[in-house]
Amino acid sequence: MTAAPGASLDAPSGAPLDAYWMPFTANRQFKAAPRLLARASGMSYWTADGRELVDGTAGLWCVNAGHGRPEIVEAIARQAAEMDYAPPFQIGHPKAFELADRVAALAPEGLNHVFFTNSGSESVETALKMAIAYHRARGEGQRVRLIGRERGYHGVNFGGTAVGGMVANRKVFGALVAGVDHLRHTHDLSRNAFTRGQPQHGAELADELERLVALHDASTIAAVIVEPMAGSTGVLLPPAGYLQRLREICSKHGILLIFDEVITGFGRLGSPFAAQHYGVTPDLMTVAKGITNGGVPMGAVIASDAIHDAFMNGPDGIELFHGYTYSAHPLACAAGLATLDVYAREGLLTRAAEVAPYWEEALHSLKGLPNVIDIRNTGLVGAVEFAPSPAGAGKRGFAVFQACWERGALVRAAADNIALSPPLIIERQHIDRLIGILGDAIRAAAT
Ligand code: PXG
Repeated sequence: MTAAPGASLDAPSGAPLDAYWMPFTANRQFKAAPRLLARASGMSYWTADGRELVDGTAGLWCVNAGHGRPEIVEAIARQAAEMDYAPPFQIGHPKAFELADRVAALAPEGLNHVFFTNSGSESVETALKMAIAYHRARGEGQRVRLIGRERGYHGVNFGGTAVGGMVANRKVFGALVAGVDHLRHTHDLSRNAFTRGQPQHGAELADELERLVALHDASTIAAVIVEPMAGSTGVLLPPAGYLQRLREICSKHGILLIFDEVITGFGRLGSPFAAQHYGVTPDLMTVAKGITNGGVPMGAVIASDAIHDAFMNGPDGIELFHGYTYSAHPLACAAGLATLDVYAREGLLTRAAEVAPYWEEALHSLKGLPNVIDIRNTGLVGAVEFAPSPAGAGKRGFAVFQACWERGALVRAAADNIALSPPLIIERQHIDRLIGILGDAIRAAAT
């Protein structure tokens, strides 16, 4: 593959690898055979030794407009020179208000208030704390329980880990947060394998919430948090009718519904947010990633008028004792505004819906390859699931990820699933290349 024009692709500098303790990484295995990225542009990464990789993951579900967009790069550079930092408590700067207004305008009707954070994890903590404080502000301070879902991922801080449903992320970290319970996950290969788009079976799993209400009593439950489409545990789509049912049960019992849209937000499914895609409006939405196209860390919680107003009707003074040094960081706000401009100019927040039929065909052409037990897709998201190898769960997924890396594609392994979430600028030729490499890698990794 060719190098990008003007690329300077030095071999790894020889810096020792030991000091950097890498996140969610098999450090010893990695450091024995490092995979290093050096630059990125459009739909591609280049490795430190100059190989081009087609980006099948938009970085990590975040670079929705593709890499190195000059408008975004320039906005960040300009802002860094003009005002590098501004304290966010009791002081504001214009771009923070402008970005909040623009984000609220994209959100579903009734969700009009934006609280900035610096990551998806912080957005989740913020939303959970808001939910509990909201009930207290209304005189229902006994509503403190939080309900998550098995196989959910809500970041890595204590609240998000507690409501999350990934065993490896939870089991070594003690008791986490008290008063948390979980719905069952919705992944059901026996009924839904190889479904294109939303699975037909499983809406009744939302009734699990009624079981938890019967157990704990609604008056103790503050909120339910779910990813409208679960990403990190391998792309689990909501069964038809499931989210609607969850919404009904929450409303009936006065429980807040939080959608964690950290990966579904900003066009991934073909609408600005999954809430619009599925026609279900939550009370709080957590976002991050695509809000700045991944270029500067940023997250946000988008709150309903009712939640916001409950705080604003309280006593004078600081309404919510919560915030971060880097909330509404000027560089992130500048990146966010430029990103939303690119999304609007190029129609990227709905483009996934146009590309989806070609994407779906390409993905499902992998059916029948060795060990493939399911293929799932929606918008510009895809997953291929493998039967676990007798050598251990997750081995096949990782082997296919590695084989893709060697052949020129960046994909994401989640246990024995390969997840795909390319930049929303993807063209047919990139889809053909990505799926072609994935197919070769599945064959090559078959044992
Ligand atoms: N919620 C959801 C739904 C996410 O997907 C977070 C919260 C946390 O965001 P931060 O910015 O704190 O990382 C995420 C993050 C994967 C993968 O393999 C996905 C994420 C993180 C790491 C890996 O799909 N999403």
